[in-house]
Amino acid sequence: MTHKLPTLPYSFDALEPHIDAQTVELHYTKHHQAYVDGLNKALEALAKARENGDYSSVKHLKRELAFHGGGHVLHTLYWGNLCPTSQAKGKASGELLAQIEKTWGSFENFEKEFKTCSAVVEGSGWGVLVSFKGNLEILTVEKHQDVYLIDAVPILVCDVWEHAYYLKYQNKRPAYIDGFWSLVNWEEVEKRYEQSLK
Ligand code: MN3
Repeated sequence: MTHKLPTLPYSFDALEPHIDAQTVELHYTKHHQAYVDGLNKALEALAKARENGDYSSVKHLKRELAFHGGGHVLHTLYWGNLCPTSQAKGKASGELLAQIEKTWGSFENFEKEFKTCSAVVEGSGWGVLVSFKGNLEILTVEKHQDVYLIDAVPILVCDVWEHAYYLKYQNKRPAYIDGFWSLVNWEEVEKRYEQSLK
């Protein structure tokens, strides 16, 4: 099976002014594409290793698989987690909101922790809201090729690699996170939360 770049669910400029069109275009067509290509290359090399019974480079190949595969999955979630500025509703609802309020006391407390977790990621990484058997937790993911909580389902991810914001925000990562926050597609996050309960 060959992996493909998924269709972007909106135009490059749909996230303006929070995330600029040039950043979205580069991020999607160059960075995300590179993860897809790297994943396909790793899978091909692994298939060859199995054919030849030669596992001498298996450590490297598994890291390549985890890095590019993780990158592809996270970016697919990231694009789906966002929606055009005109459609963003700003807040979760339903079962997800009830669970957020149960865990954090209020949506505002949750927002504060998610933004802080995303801002403090050292170097490149992600802020990730996960559902762990229905319980919510926020993870700071510094290297996405490492697994942080096995069996946790990611339901909202914020890309804080510099390529996600540097053109517009330079070193002001918290300002980008505020922009990201106002674009969250809460219906999609709610859907993923409900699926995690099944
Ligand atoms: Mn990225």
